[in-house]
Formats: sequence, C-alpha cells, structure tokens
Amino acid sequence: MANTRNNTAIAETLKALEITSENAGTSTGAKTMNAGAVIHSVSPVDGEVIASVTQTTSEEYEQVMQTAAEAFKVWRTMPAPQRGEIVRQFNEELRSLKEPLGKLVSYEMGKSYQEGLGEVQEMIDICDFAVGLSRQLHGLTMHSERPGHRMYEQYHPLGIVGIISAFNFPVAVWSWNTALAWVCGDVCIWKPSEKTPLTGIACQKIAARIFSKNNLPEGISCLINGDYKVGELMTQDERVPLISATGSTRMGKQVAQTVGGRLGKSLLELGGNNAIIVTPDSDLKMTVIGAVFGAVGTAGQRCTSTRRLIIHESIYDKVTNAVVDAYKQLRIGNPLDENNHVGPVIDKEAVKNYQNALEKVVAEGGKILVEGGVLEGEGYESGCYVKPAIAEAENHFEIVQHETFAPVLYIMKYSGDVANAIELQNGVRQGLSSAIMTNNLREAERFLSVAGSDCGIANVNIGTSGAEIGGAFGGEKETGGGRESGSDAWKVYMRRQTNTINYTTQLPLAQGIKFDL
Ligand code: UN1
Repeated sequence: MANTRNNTAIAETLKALEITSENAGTSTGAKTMNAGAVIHSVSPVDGEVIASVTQTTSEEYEQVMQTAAEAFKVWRTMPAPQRGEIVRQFNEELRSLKEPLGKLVSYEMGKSYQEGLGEVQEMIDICDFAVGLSRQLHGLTMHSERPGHRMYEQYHPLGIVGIISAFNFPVAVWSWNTALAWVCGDVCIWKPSEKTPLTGIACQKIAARIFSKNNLPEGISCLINGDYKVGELMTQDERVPLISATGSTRMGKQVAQTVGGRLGKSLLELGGNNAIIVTPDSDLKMTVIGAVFGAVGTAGQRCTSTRRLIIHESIYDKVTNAVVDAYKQLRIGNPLDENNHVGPVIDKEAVKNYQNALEKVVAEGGKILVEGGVLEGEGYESGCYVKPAIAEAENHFEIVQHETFAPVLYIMKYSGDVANAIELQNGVRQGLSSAIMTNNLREAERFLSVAGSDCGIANVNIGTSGAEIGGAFGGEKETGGGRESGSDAWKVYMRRQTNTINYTTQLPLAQGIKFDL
C-alpha cells in the first residue's frame, strides 16, 4: 500500500483502523501477502488515490484456502455459544470504531457520512443478532414410526464460505454473511469489490485482532482482492460449498452457473427494480420522504433504491409536484459534509450509465421532469457528482425494465383499482423490494396478499430501501432468490443432518418391511 493521501482527517481515519503501508490485498488474519498486481482505491469524493492494494494471485489463493481449511478444523469444534462470544468481542471493536469505519465507507464509496455510520450500525446489529443466534441453532425432533427409536435433526457447519460483496454496501453485506457464518462454525473467505478494497482491509484487521487475542487460527477470516477473475477462483473451487454473492444480475448468472455446475450452493442477492405504489389514500408527506430518500439515498446505488413511482391518476399531479419540489431542496456535494444529502456515484463508468439512462428514456418517449447532468467546478473535480433526475416514463420502456445504479427515478400513472398498480409493480424481471403508501386497509392487504407484490420485501407506508437486519433479506426472479441477514437465513450456512437412533434390541425396518435372516 502506498500514497496515503495528504488529508489529515482521512490519514487519522486510516490510522485508527490500523491501515498502514504494510497492509496488502490478500490476508489470512495475521499473515499478509502481496505478490499480485496493484489496484488503486480511488475516492469518488475527490478523485484521490487513497491507497493501493495488491491483487490476489492464484498461488496466494491456494495458501489462503489451506489456512482456511486448517482453521475450520479448530473453529467447528468450538461450542457455538463460545463462537458467539468471539462475535461479541468483534462487535465491541466495531462499536468503538464506528466513526472511523463509517468515515472510510463514506470516503471510499461516496455515500453520506450518516449513511456510512448507518452501514456500520447495520454490522453492529447483525453481530448482536448472531450472538443470540449462537444459542439457537436448533433443529426439530420428530416421532419415529418405529418403537424405541428417536429421530431428530441437527445442523453442522458447511466449511468454507466464499463471500463476494459489492461496492455499494462495502462492509454491511459482508458482516451479514460473516457474523452468521462464524456462529454457525464456518470460516469465511471474502472478496470485496475491487472498487472498495480499503474498507475490506479495515474489517479484516479488526477480525484478525480478535482471533489472535483469543488464540484462534488466523484463517477463520480471510481476505482476497481483485476483479471477477479472483472471484472465479472461489466459484470454481469445490472446496467452497457455499458462495454468497451480491451484485448485478449478469454477475449472479455467471456465479450461479459455475457454482451450480459443481453442485455447490449459492446465495444470490442481485439487481432490484423497486417501486412505490402511491394510492389516493396515501399520506403526502410520508410519500415524499420515502420516495426521495429511496431514490437519491446512496446516490441511487442501493439494490433497494426506489426506481419507479406508480401514482394514482387522481393524485398524480399533486404527488409529482411535491416530489419535484423536494428535489429542488437537495444539496449535492462532499458526503463527509453533513449538510449535503447526496454524494457522488462510484466512478466515471457509473456516470456514463446514468447519462445513458437519461438519453434512453427520452429516446423511448419519456419526459424529463427534473433535469439531470454532471456537476462541474469546485468540489466536483472527481467528475462523479450527478444531479438526481426524474423522468415520466412507461413501465414497458426498455430502460425502465433495467436496473440503472444511479439516481434516476421513473414516474408513471395508474388508473382504477390498486390491482392495476400491482400489475405494473410486478411487471419487471427483478423482484427485490416494493412498497405501497396507503391508509386504506383493503389496498394494503391486497398488496401483501398472494395476488399482491411478487418481491422478497413488501412494505406498507415505508419506502423500498432501509431494511432492518431482523428480517430475511433478498428477492425473487432475477434478484436471485437468496435470503441473507435475519430470520432463519442462518440455515443456508449449515448442513442439515437427520439422525435416527434405535435403543432397542430389535432392528425393525421402516415402512414395515419384513427382512428376517
Ligand atoms: C444493498 O443495497 O445491497 O435495505 C443492501 C437496505 C439496506 C441494505 C441494502 N439495509 O437498503
């Protein structure tokens, strides 16, 4: 690592997180390696190279795998509540480092400092959840059909879990996976996005400190860095029974095919195309806050971001005008300055995708309601600051059917019954998050019914983003079908075993089959 930038606040942040020039891109806890090519972490906030890390080579990957496999032999025999105690200690570190880690997330990824803190809070919450879970990894008992027999099921750890995470939630999504996997007795190998490698190193450092303090093997948490080719080392590897991947649908299809081809398990959290339905019985103020935060929060780069607003024709002008007015209040700029609502998008490629979406929606017959554009001048030198835009569009437009990871909101009208709005909301290939704003019980229940939203997440009087960790998180259709985080998502990190024990002196066969010798 080199080039720690000449910015005191960030230099102090890196110091607090123990990111030094000795850190590398590949790490099995205490042991770091750095044989590979250099990748730069460029902040979209000011375009500075914050630091450089090395890409994992295939030789390094092999060493990581061996260290992880050795660590698993130790970790799996530790009682789950004791593993929970380790997660509790890790969480204490997170609590004390919430501010520097939140700041690094904000600076490396570009989301607002408040959202950076929120992301670390999400890590803290899932660790709390995992600690309790470490005493609840229970299976069922069932009555055997044979006398003197006992039947039950138990859960054992899977082994090595591979985690591929995206730039937009550079630390929280890793922790959803890792905190659960750890209490389940698995060890983890993490490939963070090549766009946000430093937050990965920061988390790895924290984990490594805790494992070493407790005399536990370094390989319980491993870090590899690089692009999709490094990810492929894991997806192709039969020694990795579960791959949890977050990112685009295109990436997820690749991962699913490769992992499925070797009959491994994959947990996929892919693209969303989330809508809020606004009915005549909605509360205007709540709708505006939910829609605007959903569309511009994290500069429209959450998989749960609000991409479509489906408004009843009777209130269409009123709601549209209120949302357009709210956009006028938005302050776009340095996300570390708490006066700003919206920071930059991740890089210039994201800026191109944003521009392309705006051009396409117009070409397809859409009408721009809030003008977009790339900001220039003082404070915007990175070239990654864009104006959140709104276009009136139709659901069937090609571009509306796509997830564009940028602050572009499509507004459309529905008439008649709420069923028509639900049809539009479901009329896309993705199925992550959805919401309805209404005080009408019939409409709300209709939206939640079997004939309602087809998404993994369906909210009433809440926007599409900002899910809590307690529920299972994920979506249907092209979103990939995986569930992470709360509820019983832990089961995917374990293998289930059914046990039947005979405590008699006879050996009766199931289904009453007679077989005497
Ligand atoms: C993501 O964008 O990949 O529900 C995760 C939310 C956050 C997590 C988003 N809690 O918006």
